[in-house]
Amino acid sequence: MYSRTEAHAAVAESTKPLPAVDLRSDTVTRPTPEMRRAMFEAEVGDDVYSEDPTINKLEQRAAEIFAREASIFVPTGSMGNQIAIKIHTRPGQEIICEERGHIFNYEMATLASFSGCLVRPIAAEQGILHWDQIKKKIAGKTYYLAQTGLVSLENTHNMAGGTVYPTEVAEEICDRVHEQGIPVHLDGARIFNAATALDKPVAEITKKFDSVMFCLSKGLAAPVGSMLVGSRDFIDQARKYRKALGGGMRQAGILAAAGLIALEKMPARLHEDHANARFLAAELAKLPGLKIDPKSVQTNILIVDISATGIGASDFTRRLAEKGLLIGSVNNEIVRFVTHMDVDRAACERAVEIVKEVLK
Ligand code: TLP
Repeated sequence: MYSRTEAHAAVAESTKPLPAVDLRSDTVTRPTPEMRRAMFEAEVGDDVYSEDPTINKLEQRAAEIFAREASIFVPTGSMGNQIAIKIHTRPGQEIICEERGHIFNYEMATLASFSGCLVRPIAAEQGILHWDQIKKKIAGKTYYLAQTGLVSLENTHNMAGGTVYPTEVAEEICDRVHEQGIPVHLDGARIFNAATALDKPVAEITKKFDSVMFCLSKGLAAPVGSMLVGSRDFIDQARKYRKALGGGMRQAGILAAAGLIALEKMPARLHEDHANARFLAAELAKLPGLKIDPKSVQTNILIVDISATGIGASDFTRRLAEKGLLIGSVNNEIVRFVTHMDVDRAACERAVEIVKEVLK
């Protein structure tokens, strides 16, 4: 028997509008109940003195999982990338990356303001660079040319649609670039998605990079945080630059407690997000005006060209939002759908129905 209040709650529940389906990004995932419990119970200390036991454990586990000497917890992926860039380069140098790369387009030109570098961008099909393209862009050893200080790859490649580097392609780049005496950084914000798609351990697919940044706060669902992994010397330097950027946190073990669960447990479920992304791609490809090749969807990101619908992206995303579907726009012709833990198959089906209604 319901009490009066329970009955009211039940009625309110049944008439509540369905929550919006949020496919803007996997950054919107919320911490799991297990993470929240771990955060509540976390042992903490002052991490600027390296005395936070939970942070220390997370850094040790990340180093072990990536088979590296050391790692450091940073508040964001952007900070992790920028610290790596600062360590690898000198002011006045160039950084080679793919033209849609995150470090080039979405990190507020920090590589210029903090490290004094410019990007030498290369457009690559599906965002996947090959050594043949890079070798043409490495500056000649002439005194009047800005020297190439770093090559940075992105795996998965976000704006190219979550594409994955074939391991041999990435390894050839690392080997050949190293022969030129140039380091290679990996923006591996979604490296666990890549590892899932390749069915290989992250340590194996990243072993030739000088440094790797990966995010705990995207598909792995931690509320905050990313990791930078590399040699002991590299991480000692990273600690200094993290502080310089204002990223020396204190009792951040509260965050690391969730990060540990993200690292240990969450990679095992990423294949569900990939299956949902393939489902979405197959359904959206059937709709008039939407251009997406379902075969190109390897992980959890769909980049869809909507120019043939005649609707601009900001209008399109607004109309979808009015009906309860949130997606992102990349420019006025391109939109992005990202699947993640908080969106199940039923929600993806609802998303397809909403897109159909808007295109009607
Ligand atoms: N990506 C965000 C936006 O900034 C675009 C998203 O919603 O996908 N590298 C890659 C490849 C990323 O996709 C992101 C975030 C970052 C670095 C930066 O991570 P944060 O947001 O933690 O600074």
